[in-house]
Amino acid sequence: MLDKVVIANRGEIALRILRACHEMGIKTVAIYSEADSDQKHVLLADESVCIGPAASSESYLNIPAVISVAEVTDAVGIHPGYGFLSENADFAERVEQSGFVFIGPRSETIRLMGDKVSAIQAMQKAGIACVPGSNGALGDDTDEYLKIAHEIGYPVIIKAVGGGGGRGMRVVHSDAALKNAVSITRSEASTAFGNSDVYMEKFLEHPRHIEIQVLADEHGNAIHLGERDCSMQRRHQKVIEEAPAPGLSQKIRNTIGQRCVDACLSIGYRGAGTFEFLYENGEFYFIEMNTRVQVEHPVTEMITGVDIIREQLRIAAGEKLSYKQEDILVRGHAIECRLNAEDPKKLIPSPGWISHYHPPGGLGVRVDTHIYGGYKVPPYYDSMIGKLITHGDTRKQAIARMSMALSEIVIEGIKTNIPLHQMLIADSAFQTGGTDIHYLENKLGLK
Ligand code: MV4
Repeated sequence: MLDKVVIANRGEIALRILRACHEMGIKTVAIYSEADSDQKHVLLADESVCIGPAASSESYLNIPAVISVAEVTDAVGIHPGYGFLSENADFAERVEQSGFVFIGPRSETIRLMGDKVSAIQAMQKAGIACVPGSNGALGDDTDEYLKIAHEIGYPVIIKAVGGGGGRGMRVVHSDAALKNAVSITRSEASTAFGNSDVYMEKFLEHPRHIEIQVLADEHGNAIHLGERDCSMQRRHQKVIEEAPAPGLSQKIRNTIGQRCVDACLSIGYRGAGTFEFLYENGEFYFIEMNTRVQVEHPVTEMITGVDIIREQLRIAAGEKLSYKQEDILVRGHAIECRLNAEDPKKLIPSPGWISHYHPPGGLGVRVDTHIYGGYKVPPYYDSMIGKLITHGDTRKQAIARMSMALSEIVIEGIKTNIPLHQMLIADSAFQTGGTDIHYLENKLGLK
């Protein structure tokens, strides 16, 4: 097993990784910025190294600084968590070249999936259904892409090849708007991602966002852990996630899951990964693959009992998966509410000092957070301060437990989105289940 791991992240995921390491007897090295010296995982790690100023670009995104921490502390592996450097192929490559274990896929795989067109092409080759579209980057000939739009039919969506996660996209409803939309998306993509390539897909109007969790080792084994429904989002930020997806049968789960397993084997995938799909009228359409652990991994852990971070560490150490597909059983239902330090009315970040914190508890309640009474939420990073996860035998029970947990939890001193969660958990369409990706924004009157 790995002897010592650098945790190249902050917040709740850094603490989550630290716990998995310590449980497995792996020593930990925390890296932190000048604004983060009071982080819980920094105090709990075997060693902690300050790597730079508060700005992420000078600390958590500083590749040479992160790699030198591994060097000076004699670490074996680097766990990137999510966000920051987790899907940076250049970082993964430099970690590999420096002789350390990148706890994630090979850098070539990250590069393949980072280019959204090469990702789609790899998936099509592996037999995964994608959204009808241009099957590659658009050329410069306007007539050519007008023709593609006519073939697939309006509305279409123009997406940046280097984008993903909702950045660099534009919906088009007519020939008249197409040329301009392509040109604007191109120039925005060029500025944002250093790549002006764009592609076209049929725009699906009322899909759900359903994703499949996979694990693959270096010995030719791959399994899926079922799906998560992440449709409850606003401005491309997920708010509530759940597993399994309401209304999805075991038969459909196994079919789409097995296709993702086959795709993993086809591209030689290694580690934990997520296939993102749009789900509309009973069909799955692949849109992107995430080559990292995700924020919402706990809902999958709660229904399968699999410790996803532990499996990542085992895979990185060259071990075989602990499970075969037939060992994976879905038990009950889990829901996750992302807790943000934000003003629930103005929907803007609300950092600051947490004067009082009382966590909820009881059977089927899990809290993944780095906050504590007296902790100061710095203004420099993402506003997520933790995740509240409940599990129950049924979706109804998971909802009832979430409702109780939300009323029990106390976070004082800062504003949080707890009232938003209480409103949503009590919402009748949420309680029925199966709402689409636009539901929350429509409800909040943002659209
Ligand atoms: C789409 C789509 C509709 N049709 N593609 C947004 C995030 C990025 N991962 C892909 N996204 C979308 N792609 C086609 N062909 C609608 C979205 C979309 C979305 C997808 C998932 C979760 C939330 C979303 C919010 C708005 C738009």
